[in-house]
Amino acid sequence: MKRFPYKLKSLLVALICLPNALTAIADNGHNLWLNDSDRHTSPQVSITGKRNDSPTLRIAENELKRIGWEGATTFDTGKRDMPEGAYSIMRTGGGATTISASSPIGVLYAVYELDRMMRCQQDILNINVKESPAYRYRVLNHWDNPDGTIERGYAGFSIWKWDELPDVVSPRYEEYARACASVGINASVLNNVNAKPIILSDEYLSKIKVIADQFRPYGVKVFLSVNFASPKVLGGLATADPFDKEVKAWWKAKAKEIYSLIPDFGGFLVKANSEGEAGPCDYGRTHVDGANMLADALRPHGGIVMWRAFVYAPSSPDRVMQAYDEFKPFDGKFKDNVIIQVKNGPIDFQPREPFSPLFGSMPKTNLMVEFQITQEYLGASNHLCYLAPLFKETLDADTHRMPAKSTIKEITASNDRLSAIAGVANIGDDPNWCGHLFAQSNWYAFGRLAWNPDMKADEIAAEWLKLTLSADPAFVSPMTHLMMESREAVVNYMMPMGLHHIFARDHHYGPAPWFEMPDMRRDWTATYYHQADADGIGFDRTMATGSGATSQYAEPIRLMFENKATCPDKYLLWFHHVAWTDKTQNGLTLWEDICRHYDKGLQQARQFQIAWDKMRPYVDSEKFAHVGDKLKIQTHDAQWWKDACLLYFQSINHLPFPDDMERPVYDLDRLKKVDLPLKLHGCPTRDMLP
Ligand code: BDP
Repeated sequence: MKRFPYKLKSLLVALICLPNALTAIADNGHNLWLNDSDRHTSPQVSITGKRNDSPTLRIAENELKRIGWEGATTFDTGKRDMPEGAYSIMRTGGGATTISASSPIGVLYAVYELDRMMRCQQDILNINVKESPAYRYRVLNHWDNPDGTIERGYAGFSIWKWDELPDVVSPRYEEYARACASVGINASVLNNVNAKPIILSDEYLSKIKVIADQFRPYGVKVFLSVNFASPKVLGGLATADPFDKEVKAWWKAKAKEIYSLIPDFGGFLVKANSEGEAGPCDYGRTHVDGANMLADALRPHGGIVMWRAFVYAPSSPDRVMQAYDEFKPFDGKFKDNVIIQVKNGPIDFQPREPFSPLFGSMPKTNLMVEFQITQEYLGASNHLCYLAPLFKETLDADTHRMPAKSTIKEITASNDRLSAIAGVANIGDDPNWCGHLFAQSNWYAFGRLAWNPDMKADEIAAEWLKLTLSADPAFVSPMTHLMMESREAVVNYMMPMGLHHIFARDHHYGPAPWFEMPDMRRDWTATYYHQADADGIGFDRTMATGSGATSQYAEPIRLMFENKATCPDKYLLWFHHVAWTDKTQNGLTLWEDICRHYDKGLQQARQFQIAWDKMRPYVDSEKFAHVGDKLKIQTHDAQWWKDACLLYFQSINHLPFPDDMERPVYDLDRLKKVDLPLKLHGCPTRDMLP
């Protein structure tokens, strides 16, 4: 008797959700947050202003029909005072809509905004919206190789089908550009920063032209990562020295060739003198010399250079300090069409890092943030980890470097000069693009924040959930909560309290805090980063007794990080070597606090499974099973991380576990033997895990 009402309720829920479920069944996640139902309404669209024959406006009109827009609608592209991409939408009670912009792409962005508003059930009777992008270039960096593999890719092979191009044009190129445009992304670097010179060959350029042609109507500019040694390797010159006349001429000619094929080509992204890549320092020149030489080659065509500050050498006493030490002295020396691309944190896309001290330290230089959307260090596409909170943590961080605008978003989004923001893409040729359905939300959130870094992470999560899965509040509310908690859960079960880079070698998927090798660079081992010994754990980066990395931050942050008592617990072991028995801000001993974090992370993963299981009525069965399977792996991995780290640290400190903590289920010896292939292509599957 007791169960009857419950069943009745489920039946009702199922009936109410049936229409939703039916449309969703046909969708394996390929449609992303875009609804592909074509409702074929016929809004009367009239176009005023320039370029009324633009392919972009035709797309905008079709999208308007697809979303079921009604009534008289005017596209006005004559608003010269609006920046590129900006738009306004006015809809009066009478039903007439005017979309204004300075160019067609602004109109297309406005139509995607209308789609979002409709499907997120916002009031569309009276609309008065004005939008303008915060950053000029909103960039996806693909780490795709010419052989079709993707460095740190966890969603299949590259969507660029080099073998088939230029003859066969995959429908994915347009689908990709449309998805990017729908969230305002307007630039795409097609290939890996570890760039092969062949990408600049005539053969490849003719393929790239085809992709660029597909992207153009959606306002997405193509960029390429270039290998600094290209004049030598590809051009047959004796050197790639940026001061050499022939080298300069080679780059100029190459730029001219590219622009003759792709007139709106964006420019180059360069990883130089980093992790073995070629660069100007090979010839006794500097980053400034290299970047400015390329900038000169691109300038006549309007192109830009994104030059990366990701540098670290084995000789450096503390890896986190090097980018700042090497780049800060160059402030004011780069040309104005160069922008320095700085990773959000000073090491390398860890689950949590303090912000890179370069932000705010080079006021006379264009600087952009680089995030990693692909989850190299956050469980690949196996773990549900919503990254907007991580992105926001950096963008909202106050550098205290400038009197007024001193948060990272304010510094980097300045309208007065070249501005950009980049994310390393998590996209591959898997049917659902990103491997994990929820990893799509990270592509989406990156785009939304690149457009408007003031948006809130939970607002974006709710939007994505409504657009992608279900707008039912009984679904959106608990799932927003879960997404918002997910990144912190990953930090808890992987690297809490400022721990970092204790991953297994190379593939960076599982834990290996014990990892070191006799002849290896110290900064490629895990023990270098955690520095655990019988007394304590953590990397001393204070000025008083450690590497002095705290000195790279402005007051009062420097002082806050420098002082153990005021350093936030979340960064404690990043900046300090702390005794196991010292008290943390929680009043626990450090060892108890570390144990508590790992255990909490595991409990959180288990709660995610329970929360997801309750969502069955709102999601089609295929997606429901897919996410459930991934959560199972995530929970398994959380246990693996917790056990590996706590058992290993315990083998050093010999302290007991807190009485009330769940005991590990694995043996340390067994976990040390887990042997995933070093160069992991894709996500580890369950049979590869302990
Ligand atoms: C590291 C990756 C490596 C990349 C490098 C980079 O492990 O594959 O090439 O970053 O950003 O995180 O250049």
